[in-house]
Amino acid sequence: MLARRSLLLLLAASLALSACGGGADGDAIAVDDVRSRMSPMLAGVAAVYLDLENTTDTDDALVGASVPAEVAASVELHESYAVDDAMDGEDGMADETTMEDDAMGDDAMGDDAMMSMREVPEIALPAGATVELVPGGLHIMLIDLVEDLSPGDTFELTLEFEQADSVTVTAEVREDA
Ligand SMILES: [Cu+2]
Repeated sequence: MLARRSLLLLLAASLALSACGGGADGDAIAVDDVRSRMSPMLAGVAAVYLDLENTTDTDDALVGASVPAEVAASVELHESYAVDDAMDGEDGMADETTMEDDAMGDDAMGDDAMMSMREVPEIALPAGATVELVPGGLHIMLIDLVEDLSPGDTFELTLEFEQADSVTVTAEVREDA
């Protein structure tokens, strides 16, 4: 802990003299609008969406997340992407989780024929930027839910960052997130 804090201070000092104070570790990453919903397509899986604002002058990253064991067995950082012609030339990605809109019924959308998602090692949080985890984009995935989530339920979500201290926030389950 001490070594890490010293390193942070060194980094901050070397960045710029104009970097003003910014000592409050607890608020380094502001977390807002934390909400969750069950996956409409995959059983036993839920996504969490939220806003992350890096209020510091130092680039950071979300590197992990966790929930109590009573909620889900594991948590992953995910990105969504459309499966389209661009995939043709690429090998080795074919067996990622793939969800066809057809599974939702014939009249469900139709623009994006297929969406898929995959785990990412981290989600970059550039200095001063707000990164939104939203449906169809970056998200946090709860895998192997112990029980289905119902709208109105809440659970604790702990976020781990490369630089900032971990924070625990409350996620609220919604019908639509
Ligand atoms: Cu996912």
